[in-house]
Amino acid sequence: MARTFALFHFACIVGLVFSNGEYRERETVSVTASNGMPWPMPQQYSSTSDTFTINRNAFKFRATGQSCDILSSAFFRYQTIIFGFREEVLKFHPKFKAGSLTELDVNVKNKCDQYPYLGMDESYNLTISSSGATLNSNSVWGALRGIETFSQLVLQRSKDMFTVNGTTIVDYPRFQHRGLLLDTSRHFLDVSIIKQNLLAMSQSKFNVFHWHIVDDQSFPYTSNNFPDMATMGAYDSKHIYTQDQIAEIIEFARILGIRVIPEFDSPGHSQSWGKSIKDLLTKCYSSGKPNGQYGPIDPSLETSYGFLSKFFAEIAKVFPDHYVHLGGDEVNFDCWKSNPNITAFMKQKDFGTDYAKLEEYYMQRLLEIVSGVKKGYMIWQEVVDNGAKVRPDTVVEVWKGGYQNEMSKITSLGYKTLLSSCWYLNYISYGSDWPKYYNCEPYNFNGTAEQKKLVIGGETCMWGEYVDNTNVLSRTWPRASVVAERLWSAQNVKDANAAAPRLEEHRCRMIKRGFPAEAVNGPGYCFQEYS
Ligand code: CP6
Repeated sequence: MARTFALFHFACIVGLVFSNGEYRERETVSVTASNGMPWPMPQQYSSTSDTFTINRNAFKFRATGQSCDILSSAFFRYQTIIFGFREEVLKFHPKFKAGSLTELDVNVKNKCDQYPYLGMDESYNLTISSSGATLNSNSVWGALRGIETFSQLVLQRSKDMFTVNGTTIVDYPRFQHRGLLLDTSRHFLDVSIIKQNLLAMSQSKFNVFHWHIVDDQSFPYTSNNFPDMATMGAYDSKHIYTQDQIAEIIEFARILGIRVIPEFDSPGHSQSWGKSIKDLLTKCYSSGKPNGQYGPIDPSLETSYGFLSKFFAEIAKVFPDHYVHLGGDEVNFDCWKSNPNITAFMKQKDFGTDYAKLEEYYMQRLLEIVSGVKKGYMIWQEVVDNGAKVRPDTVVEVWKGGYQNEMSKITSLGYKTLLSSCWYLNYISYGSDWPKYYNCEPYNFNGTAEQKKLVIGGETCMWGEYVDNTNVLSRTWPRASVVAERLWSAQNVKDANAAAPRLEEHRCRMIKRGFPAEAVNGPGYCFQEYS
């Protein structure tokens, strides 16, 4: 036994590890990484065999059009992402070869927007040839996406020398809304983990962070108007986000071109709200008396709407994006049914015994409140399933099984629609599950061209019951990247076998950038492993 062990190590030392550190395959790996291929795949991509050298001590980004803090921080960030911490520029001496490429000219046509928004222009053109490297875009958002692509084309060859091939790219997203949901109620996530996640998102060109910030289990949002909601509703006083931390996350996302859409889910999923807000939740009854349990928000009381008005007036100020997610999913009617005051209210409103009508009544009132503070809203599919009429700019998120019929239905009603049903990353199983996510096509439903146009994108969801700081990054990445490609790239980029080597490279690139992105293709290795 000891002898076999020693021999094995000896083999490693003499035979299998090369002097440049490369490790030779000892058995067939299932997928070999590609080399300098981008993820997600650009709309039009061609490369030549011309190779240009870049000396990291001589390379710089140059703004030749509009510029602003978003662009200059991208220059700074990508200098490190591509080249590592380069030696001081002053150390560069003419005796070192500069390389054949010394700058990327970034030409942004329009003045920078302050915040990213639904429908922002993310298109860009990137050309690398013997006459130089140029990135053209209308907006700063396109420049961010293009610089990310550029960073993926550059490969390190020695300490200071890098190469990039001649390349022509014309690129733009297929869908406007490309989101990732994280849930910070079931388990709290540190600000630093959320920021790392945002960086990982930008590496796959995601543009929406759907922040499912509160739910039944905990209320980590520290409200200015209702500070007790966090002191009484959070797990404890450390598991909260202060206003400063929320502002920090929104700013971090803005610089990366990522919208932050908070979700305050009601009237269900709101047990934690009731810890501090008196009479907000419905009292459940057994044998004619309150039994100490609480249900969804009590839609029969005016005080509920008074609270919601104040609360959402604050949310509208704290979160700059036009959209707020109002939830509306999984409302359990049992508690409402048990409560005599609600029964009386149902009678007064002529709702009969149709509790979906009561839910609709609540949602209508809430939607008016949120319209009143000049916000648009997103909702889960049940709100429309239960017959609520919502404003025409509402975004409806489809999450349940049988999404094809639902997408047909929601788009036939004329609403903007998002798909998430087939992209629930919280489900895990042994083996390579990503092709299943990759193969899910948002247009795969019966509908007219008009209906298809209403599909504005999708979201992949990492619900928090079984993830916290320890595993959220590795469980999300690179599995979420698969959805990012479905939502960015052309519809005909759909062959999972062809995608596998690029995904393998993308994962290794994430590891190189410091993310604990998990193995998704069976046996294999990364030139630079996570450590
Ligand atoms: N919480 C809230 C959840 C879920 C939803 N809403 C959920 C349901 C089923 C699965 C995963 C998550 N945990 N508020 C549904 C949108 Cl499999």
